[in-house]
Amino acid sequence: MNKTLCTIALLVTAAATTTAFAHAKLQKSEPENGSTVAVAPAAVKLHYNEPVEAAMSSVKFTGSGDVVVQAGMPTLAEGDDKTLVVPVPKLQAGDYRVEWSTMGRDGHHTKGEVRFTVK
Ligand SMILES: [Cu+2]
Repeated sequence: MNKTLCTIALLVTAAATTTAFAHAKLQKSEPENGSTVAVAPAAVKLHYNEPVEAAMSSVKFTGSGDVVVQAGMPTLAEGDDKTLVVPVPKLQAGDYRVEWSTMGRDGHHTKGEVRFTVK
């Protein structure tokens, strides 16, 4: 690699790193990640640091033994475009995992997961 190309590569890397801070990041969830709840939630709420696009968001919801639990489509919370609400069916006691994928206003996709236990 010659010196010019190397400089460009460094600049691109620096730009990508800076942009990463603008991505929609999960700040909080209900139930909280790693928590045990006594009452099964009717919906899982995902709070992000920036507005997200519900239409470009999806969730894979699984229970004990990685069995897929049918959840509703993620929608934006009323009056809050930073929060996704995912309706879930009546949950039995057990461990659950929410694998979310969303898109922020900057067009970047991010994903992550939240695990919780219903007592
Ligand atoms: Cu971004």
